[in-house]
Amino acid sequence: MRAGRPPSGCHCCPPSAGDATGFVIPDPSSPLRVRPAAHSVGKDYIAKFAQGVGLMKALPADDPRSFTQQANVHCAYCDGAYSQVGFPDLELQLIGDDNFAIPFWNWDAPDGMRLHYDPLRDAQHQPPTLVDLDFGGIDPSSSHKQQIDHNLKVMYRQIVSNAPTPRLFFGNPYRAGDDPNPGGGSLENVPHGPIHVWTGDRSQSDQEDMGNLYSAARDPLFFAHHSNIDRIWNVW
Ligand SMILES: [Cu+2]
Repeated sequence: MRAGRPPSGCHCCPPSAGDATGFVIPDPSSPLRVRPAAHSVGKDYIAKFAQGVGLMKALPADDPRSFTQQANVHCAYCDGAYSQVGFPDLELQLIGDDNFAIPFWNWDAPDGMRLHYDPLRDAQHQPPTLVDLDFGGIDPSSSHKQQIDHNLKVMYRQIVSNAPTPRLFFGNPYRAGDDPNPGGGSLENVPHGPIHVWTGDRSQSDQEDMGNLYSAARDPLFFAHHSNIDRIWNVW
């Protein structure tokens, strides 16, 4: 994924805080939201997700619950940090369903290795093309079976072989006052980064949306991608 400053004209700082609302820890008796795998849910669930994203996009851009502000969290804070705050599950309460959670993109399982069609992504990576978990900019000419086999080997290499210790898996500590970019972990390097680039659009000047830090979270798939990263951290 491309790092660096957003293009000029892109302003992603949060609106100035007037009366900031403090975070309230949810009532422990409230329903536990469980993320489903995106490829396992039906059309109704995807439609509900689209409805929630639509409601967020319809809010004024300076509303902290709006899709613009949620996407800007990544643009403003995540260059050189690994702090993926801002998953908009709470904002999706706009749809009034206490049990809904954003699905995760299960790209490490064969059935989850393809996208839903979206014209704003790379034309050569639309379904039925399978994701290439260590994509380096050149599309492999593999059969589906070969690609699945390759992807599963990448997962084993990055989660097991290259990650025998927490530091190798999660990356180096990053504390207040440290120089930026202390070094990421095995999963963050691959497949996290290559999937961003694979999902972005080569025909855009800066590989928007998913292929660039400033714009990645403008694609709703960003949240499903990072939900799977979080899940695999937990599995590890
Ligand atoms: Cu990311």
